[in-house]
Amino acid sequence: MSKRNYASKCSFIFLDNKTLMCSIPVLSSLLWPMMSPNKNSRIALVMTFLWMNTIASDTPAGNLQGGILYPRESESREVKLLDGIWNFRLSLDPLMGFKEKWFTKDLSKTGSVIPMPVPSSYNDITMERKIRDHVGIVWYDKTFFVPDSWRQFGYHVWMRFSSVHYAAQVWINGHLAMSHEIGHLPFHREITSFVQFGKQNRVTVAVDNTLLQTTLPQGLLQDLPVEDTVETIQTYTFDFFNYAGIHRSVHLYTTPTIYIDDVKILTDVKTDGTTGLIHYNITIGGSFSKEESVMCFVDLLDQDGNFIVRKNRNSTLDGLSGTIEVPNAKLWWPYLMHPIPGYMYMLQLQLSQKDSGINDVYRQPVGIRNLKWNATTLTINGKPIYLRGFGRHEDSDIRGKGLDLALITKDYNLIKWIGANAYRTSHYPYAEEIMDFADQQGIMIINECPGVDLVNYSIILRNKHMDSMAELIRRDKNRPSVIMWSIANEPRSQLKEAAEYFRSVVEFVKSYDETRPITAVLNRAENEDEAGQYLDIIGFNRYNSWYSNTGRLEVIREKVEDEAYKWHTKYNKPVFMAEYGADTIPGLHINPSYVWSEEYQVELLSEHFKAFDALRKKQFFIGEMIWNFADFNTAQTVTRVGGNKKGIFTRQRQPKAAAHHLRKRYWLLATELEKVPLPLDFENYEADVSENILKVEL
Ligand code: GCB
Repeated sequence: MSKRNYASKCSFIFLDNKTLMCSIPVLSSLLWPMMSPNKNSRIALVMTFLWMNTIASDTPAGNLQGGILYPRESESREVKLLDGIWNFRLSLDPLMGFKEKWFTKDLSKTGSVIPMPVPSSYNDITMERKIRDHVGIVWYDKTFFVPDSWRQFGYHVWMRFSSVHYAAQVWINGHLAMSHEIGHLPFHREITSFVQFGKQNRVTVAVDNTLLQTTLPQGLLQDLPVEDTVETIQTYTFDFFNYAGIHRSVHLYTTPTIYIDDVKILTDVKTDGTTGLIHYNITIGGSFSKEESVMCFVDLLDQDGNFIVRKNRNSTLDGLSGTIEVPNAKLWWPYLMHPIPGYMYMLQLQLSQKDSGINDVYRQPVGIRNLKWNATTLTINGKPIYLRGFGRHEDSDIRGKGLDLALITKDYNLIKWIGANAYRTSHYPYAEEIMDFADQQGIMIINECPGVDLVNYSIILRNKHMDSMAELIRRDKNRPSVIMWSIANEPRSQLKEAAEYFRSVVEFVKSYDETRPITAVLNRAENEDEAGQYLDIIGFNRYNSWYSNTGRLEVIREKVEDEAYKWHTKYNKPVFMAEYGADTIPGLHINPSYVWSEEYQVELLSEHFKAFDALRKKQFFIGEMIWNFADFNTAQTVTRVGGNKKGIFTRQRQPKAAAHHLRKRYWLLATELEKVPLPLDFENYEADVSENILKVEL
């Protein structure tokens, strides 16, 4: 992944103009005396934190050294979850924690702390507006034990954060261990030299939620004069609440000193349609002198744990990469495209070094499928895909964007109940646990980075955008559910700088993964768009009869058909509608239908369905995704009543009338396209008039 160095160099140049390299504590102590408590100082300080964070230890190139495999227990690896209640404190003065070195002692000794759950956003946990709306830095800490047996076994000890939004710095027992920018993506570090074995240890995390024009997503800080002082306000144009905190699990885990650092898997299906191919490439981490003495064994197991292929046992020289042929492979199919969707094999990787007796075992799930696309069609295992799905959010009451296993399990049950086969991770990467479900249940994912509402194109922004894609691909490259990379949502793609910007981001993404098509979800008029020419597949968003022609449902059909056709004609690429919808207050009924009512949402959907059906006949139209799966929280604005209400489910995951309506369409489509039977509860009993009317065959 050498391209990262190029990108990170650009970051250095543009961040500081001097390619200044300096550790965070040093830099903060240099800057601190220069900061005066004037009107702009808070902004300057917060920006400084982000700036320091970016140029310090975890530059983009640093992040991408090595793999980011999900921590899994095995014969050779132990995993401890550090989830639970952590100590938490706001830093109203952004640099105070650095100046007073809060990371050198228990946070509770620096001032008063409150309990804060991890994983969770911190914003909605208390009744404090100053916590919910905080801009800048907060601190967390927690103590944990590292067993002495880990020292005796000679383990490497690692800590991994699956997502901290937006920027984070982590100290272990007062030592700066890692930093990371861009929420929604994991980062980890080997911390063996920082921990005390057989004793209590402390992890301290500083989290900064500040968004600037050079962060991804972008935001702006503004000064709000209040009495004799100035408050810093965070603004942003994207339409979801900027929840912050330690959003996903924190893992403490071990590897042997020589370990499987990464594995890249590409799968294919031979032209006979039944033989699966698994190409793998394993990377070893840790230090070892005699490469030849490291053996690498690769086994493939089916879902019942039976060995399918055991013969691939080779020495390092030819064992680190190779191809496994799977006769009569059980292919990975999307939900409702096959009686057994989401079939996952297990690739069992084993390293062993004879001299030291070290063994490492890592098990990587793998689904066998191929994707192909042309100007009109996207196929999986040779069959055309028609996407029936949603845009979604990671969002729920109280926990904000915090991972909640009960919630995500319910969400997948709803997705399957409704007969959907796909969704887009609008507008940022979702938790790995959410992606695991997609792999296992056959839900196709358009995997989006946090490039939402892009404007003010700059080299720093572009590099960060590339970082986010590189980190996302590093994390999700082996997932069969990921069928497209989405590099942006609603960028200002009419600006002339957009052309070069998107050309270079697409080229960059292709250099990491050529096996999946690249899309971006566009909303400028097709005749002014500069980005689509570089994409493989065009997604477009349009709120006909909502933001424009409000209340005029009769315009939808023609406008949607016309626009989809124009996108296809301009770029000669497959097209899907990535967003359409209407805000709806659950329980509001108005007949004849009227905006915000359940009736209006249902009718707006129906008009779109007519357009989609006409478009489906034209071949190039490959899918429909409603906005949104569920209601979600947004920034406070007069256009949102308690958040965005375009969900077909409420924020508590209860169906609006539109959910039942959409369910009928998605199942009928599945019946037409995949010949699946309708669910037994598809229709409620109404009357037994079967003798009097002709039965309609579904
Ligand atoms: C859009 C955005 C999405 C918004 C939606 C809306 O086009 O992509 O983030 O939430 O419109 O409801 O306005």
